[in-house]
Amino acid sequence: QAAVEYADEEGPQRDVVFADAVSGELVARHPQIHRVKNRKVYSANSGTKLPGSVVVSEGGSTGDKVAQAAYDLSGVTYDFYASQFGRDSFNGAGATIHSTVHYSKNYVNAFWNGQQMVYGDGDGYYASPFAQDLDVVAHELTHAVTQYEASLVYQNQSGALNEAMSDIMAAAADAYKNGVSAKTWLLAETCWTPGVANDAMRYMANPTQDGQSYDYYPERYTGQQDNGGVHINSGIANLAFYLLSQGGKHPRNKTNTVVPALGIDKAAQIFYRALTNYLNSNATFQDARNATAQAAAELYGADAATAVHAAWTAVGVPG
Ligand code: ASN
Ligand code: ZN
Repeated sequence: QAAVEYADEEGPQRDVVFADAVSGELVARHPQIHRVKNRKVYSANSGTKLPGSVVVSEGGSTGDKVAQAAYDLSGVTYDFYASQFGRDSFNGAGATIHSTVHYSKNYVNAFWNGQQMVYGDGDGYYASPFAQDLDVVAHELTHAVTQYEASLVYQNQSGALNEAMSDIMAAAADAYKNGVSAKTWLLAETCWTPGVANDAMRYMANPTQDGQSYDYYPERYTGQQDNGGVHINSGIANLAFYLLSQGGKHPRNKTNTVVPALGIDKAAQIFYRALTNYLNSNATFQDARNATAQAAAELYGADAATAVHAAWTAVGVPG
């Protein structure tokens, strides 16, 4: 699905023509799309009042390295969604992307608050500034996309799927920007524990490596912490996506299912189509299995749907 015409940011507004994924015909999608990014980055100046004071707006630049990173990486994420999915910003209609950096003091997190992104600078030990990590920016902006699409409720299984969509699109954005490598499957490795080499916040190819994530549906967390395990059970779907992309088996041999590799581009198209067309706000893992299989069949045919089923079977989600 390649854009064969691309409107310059400065140039006239033109339709973008895509090869239709189903028919192979060239079709104009999203004819209203203008593909002019609208970004605004603010500083909370180590406080917690939002959005704070404006540091850089679209077309500008700043000497504040962290604010510049928030600006640049929200631009990379915008370009990822526009070029891969024909999507114009998080709401699909060109919404301005607002980001606040330097939030609070020694703040080891980042979040989407329903209206904007917010980034801590970390504490220098567990994390360096979160806005400098593309995985984090794409993860948080995908929470906004999910809010406007499936609106997955942020608890229990639907919450774990919400979290997994953010990790999955972070990996796909990383691959879009940097190509596929072992690092594609590490999440937030750029900002996480700056003093420890080669580690990451989460591991999509082997989710339990972080010491808290789960990767096998029959063993899923059903307690109350973390909104019912949204950042714990996300590992189940993260691993399904990894296996669908790269192929292979469950890393701890929980099942013997061998998953054929579709590549990350097709896998991302499948998950995006499920998120935007089929998942509803209370979706379960089983619903995600059915939604992604449906999307795969429509986009790439029966063999792709079979691969999707294998990926979910490999992580223990029943058909
Ligand atoms: N960084 C976290 C996330 O986006 C913030 C949260 O707990 N929602 O998942
Ligand atoms: Zn998240």
